[in-house]
Parts: sequence; C-alpha cells; structure tokens
Amino acid sequence: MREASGRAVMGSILAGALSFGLVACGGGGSSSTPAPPCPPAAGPPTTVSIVNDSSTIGAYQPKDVTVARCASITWTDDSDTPHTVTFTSGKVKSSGTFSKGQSYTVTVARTGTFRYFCTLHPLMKGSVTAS
Ligand SMILES: [Cu+2]
Repeated sequence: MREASGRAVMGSILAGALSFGLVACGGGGSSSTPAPPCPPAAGPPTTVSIVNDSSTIGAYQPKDVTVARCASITWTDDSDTPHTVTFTSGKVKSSGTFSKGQSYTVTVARTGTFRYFCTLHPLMKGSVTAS
C-alpha cells in the first residue's frame, strides 16, 4: 500500500510536463490535422428518407450513399416512428433521436466508408461513403 503515494507524485509530474508541452506548441509551426477543414457549402446536399418498413420498422432510403468529402447529408424521418442515425465510428457525428417530420444534417469531413444504424431499431443500417 505504500507504493500508492509514490505513484500519485509521478502522476502530477507527468501532468505538469503535458501542460508545458501544450503551451510550447503555440509557435505557429505546422500541425498534423487529420482532415483539412471543409469550405462552406461544398457540393449539393444529399438526402436520405427514413420510411416505414414492415420487417425492420424503419429503413433508410437509399441505404448506402456516396458523396464528395465535405458534402452535407440530411436524413428526414418520413416514417411514423422516432429513429437515430448513429455512426459506428466516432469520426462522423451521430444524431440524437428525431421524430416524424424532423431531420438531421451532418457534414462528412473525412474520406472513407462510415456505417451507421438506428439505436432504437438495430436492424436499420446504412452507410455513407465520402471520397
Ligand atoms: Cu429506428
């Protein structure tokens, strides 16, 4: 049990070194940004309708969409049930629950294929490919 206090001291030294490192980074050098920022209004918007489906309760229509990077995608709930658009990767922002007549719009700043589903009806699945 005596080692515990020793570790706590190490932890605070590490935290101090980290905050010093962050301050030292402000010199205007090149930074390693994973995805370049999107220009405003890049490309026409893509729309996906969420419709009633007898087997999965809801369905994304179209299920899979391909867009240019930075294009916006809007899902509109045209069904009778609330749904979500929840991405399996944290690289694209997920929606909360939205209901009939409401919509959710996201801009995909990275390239790749991003799968998503509905947390309320996990059989509902779709994907967005940005290139
Ligand atoms: Cu759903």
